[in-house]
Amino acid sequence: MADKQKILNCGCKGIRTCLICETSNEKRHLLNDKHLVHYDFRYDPESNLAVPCEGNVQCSFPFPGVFLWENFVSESEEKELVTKMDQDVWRASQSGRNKQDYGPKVNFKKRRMRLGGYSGLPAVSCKLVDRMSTEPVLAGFTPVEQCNLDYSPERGSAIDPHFDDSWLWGERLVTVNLLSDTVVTMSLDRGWGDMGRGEVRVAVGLPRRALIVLYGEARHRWKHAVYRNDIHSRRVCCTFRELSAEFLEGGAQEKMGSEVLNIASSFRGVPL
Ligand SMILES: O=C(O)CCC(=O)C(=O)O
Repeated sequence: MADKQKILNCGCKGIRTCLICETSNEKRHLLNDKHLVHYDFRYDPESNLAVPCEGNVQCSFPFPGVFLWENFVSESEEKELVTKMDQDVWRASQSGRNKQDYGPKVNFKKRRMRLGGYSGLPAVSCKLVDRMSTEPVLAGFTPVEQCNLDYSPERGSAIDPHFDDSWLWGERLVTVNLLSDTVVTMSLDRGWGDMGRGEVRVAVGLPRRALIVLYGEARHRWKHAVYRNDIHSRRVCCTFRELSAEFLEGGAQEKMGSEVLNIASSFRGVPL
């Protein structure tokens, strides 16, 4: 009975787990030490190099495709953003995260998108999106989806290594990090050259109130993750996604894309 009640508050499906469902017999066999990561390298934002961590004899190497913008939001904006989010419902999602989504309904496997109840991005994001586009890396960035995630150490929240879809979503993935510092772990399943034996991990430190952009190799070649042991207190983030070329002018799905863009830019969205 106690197990059942706990699982009711958990959004994990399949192989995903969190501290809530890991107490149940059903999920116990899925426990592993994936959250006890060790980093081979850390990203240095000054040089854009991946630099070896202590005890690692490998050389530094260029790590393109990461852009960090420290203090992207002020302390008062952070407060305003999180207060507004907390006035809406947070829905239980996978791996102990809670979620609020402002975006069209998508079936990635079948490559289908429909508007559903999509009403655009929230009003509070309008000034953030304007600010983003003043940065050359984000020139012309017009997001159509905003996904807010809420992580907590009590739920063991995390996100496993993954690539974001490239059929619908465009080149730049933009995340604004709120309430606490964390680490985005970039990983290559099988290394290369001298590192050919196993997974290579690069820790990208993400300060509270900073924005991170992943593009190029960091978007398409390296998976990204946030591990449980890098969540030290409540962390909220907002990820903004733009459309791929297929949904923009001249693309096969231009018409659908332009409907979505129109709705997004109203900034009257409510979470779905
Ligand atoms: O929590 C984060 O910073 C990353 C979120 C993410 O990777 C995703 O929503 O796909």
